[in-house]
Amino acid sequence: MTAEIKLAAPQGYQALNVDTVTTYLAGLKTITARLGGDESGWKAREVGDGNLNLVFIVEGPAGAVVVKQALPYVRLVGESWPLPLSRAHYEYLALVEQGMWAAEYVPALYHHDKAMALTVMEYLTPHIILRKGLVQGERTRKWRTHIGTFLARTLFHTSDFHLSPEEKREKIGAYLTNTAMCKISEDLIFDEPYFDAPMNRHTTPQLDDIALAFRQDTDLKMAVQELKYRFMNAPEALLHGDLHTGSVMVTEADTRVIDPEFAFFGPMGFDIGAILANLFMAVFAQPGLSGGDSEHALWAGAQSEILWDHFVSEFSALWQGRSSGESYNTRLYDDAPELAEQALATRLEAIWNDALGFAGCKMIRRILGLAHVEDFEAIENQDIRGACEIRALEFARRLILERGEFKGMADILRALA
Ligand code: SR1
Ligand code: MG
Repeated sequence: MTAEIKLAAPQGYQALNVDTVTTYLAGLKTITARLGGDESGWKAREVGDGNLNLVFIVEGPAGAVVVKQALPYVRLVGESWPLPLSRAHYEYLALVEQGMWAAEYVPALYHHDKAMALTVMEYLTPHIILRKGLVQGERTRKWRTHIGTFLARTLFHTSDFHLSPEEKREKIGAYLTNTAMCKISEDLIFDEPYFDAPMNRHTTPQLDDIALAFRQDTDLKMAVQELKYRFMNAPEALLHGDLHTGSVMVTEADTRVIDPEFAFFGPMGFDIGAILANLFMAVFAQPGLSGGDSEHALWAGAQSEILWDHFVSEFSALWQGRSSGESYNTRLYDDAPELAEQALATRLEAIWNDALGFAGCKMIRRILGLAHVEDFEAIENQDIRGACEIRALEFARRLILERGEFKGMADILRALA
C-alpha cells in the first residue's frame, strides 16, 4: 500500500513507496554493496501490518534489507491522528542501547536517517512473528529463554544497579520527550478501556455486559490508575515499551526483539508484564482457534513460567556479579552477603508484582480497547471468541486486584488451567 501524505510533511521528510524506496537506498553506498548490483535489479515490497509504520523489504541479487519508516500519523486510524516522526529516532536509540547488552537478540542496524524517520536494518529470514506461530500452534522453543535473557540484560544494565547516577539521568533525559508514544500507552492501556471511549471496540453483544461492568468497577479502575501512576513515575530502566508477541521474531534457534519505538524509562515490570500478558492471551485464545487444543494452551502457559524463571536467574547472576551502580550499593553488603540476597529478593518480588498488574492491564486493553490482537481476532465465531475473551478478562481482573495472591508462576499456571 502506498501512503498518501496530506499532512504538511516536516522538512526533509518524504514518505517512501515501493518505487521511491529503491531510489533512496541507491544513494547509500553500504546498502548498495549489501544488496548487490544496482537499483534496476532490486525488488521492493511493503509488508507493514502493524498499527503505525511503513515497512519495506528490499531484495537485490546479493542480499536483502528491511526499511522501516515512521508515518506522521497513526496508520491504524489514519491522518486524523497525527503522531510525531521522532519515534523513529527513539526506536533507533533503543535498538543501539539494547544492542550493547543483548546484540544477538535485536536486528543489526545498517543506516538511520533522522529527518526521513527511517532505519535500514537486517532482513530477518526465515523468522516468523512469535504471535503468528502461537496462533498457528507452532512450538518453537528457544525464544522463551532468549526473551528472559534479553529482559534481564537490558533492564539490569540501564538501571541504577549498573549505571552511575550521572549516566542514568543522562539516559533518562534522552528518552524524556518520547511523550507522544507514552501518551498512547497512558490513554490506550490505562484509561480508555474504562470509559466509553469513541475508538473502543469489543465483541458485541457477547462482551457488552462485562465491558459495562469493567467501566463501573471502582476497585478495578482505582487499581489500574495506581498502575498508570507507576508507569508514569518509576524510571527504573530503559523499557522496550511495547513488548508483545508481535514484537518478537523467531526461528527454532534464533530470537529477535523488534520495534522499540515506545521506549522510555519506566518500571521494569511493564516490559515483563507485556510479554506475559500476550502469552496468557495465547492460552485463552487456543480453545477457540481452528486446530487449537487444550494441550497447546497448556504448552503456551508453561512458556511463561520458563521465561520468568530464566529472567530471574539471569537477573540474579548480573546482580550477584555487579561491581557498579548506585542503588543497593555493594559497599553496604561487603560484610553482609545475606543482605545482598535479601535486597535482590525484595526487588524481584516488586518486579513480579508490577509485572502481574501490568499484564492484567495489557490483556484488558487488547479486548476492550482500540488495538486488538490476532490471537482472539482469528476466532471467527463470535460466541466462541466472546467466551475466550470473557475468561481472559476475568483472569486479567484477578491479576490486577488479587496479584498478591499469586506467589509464583505455579499459582498463575493453576489459574490459567
Ligand atoms: C495507536 S497504536 C495502538 C497500539 O499499537 C502498538 O502496537 C501499541 O501497542 C499501541 O498501543
Ligand atoms: Mg510495534
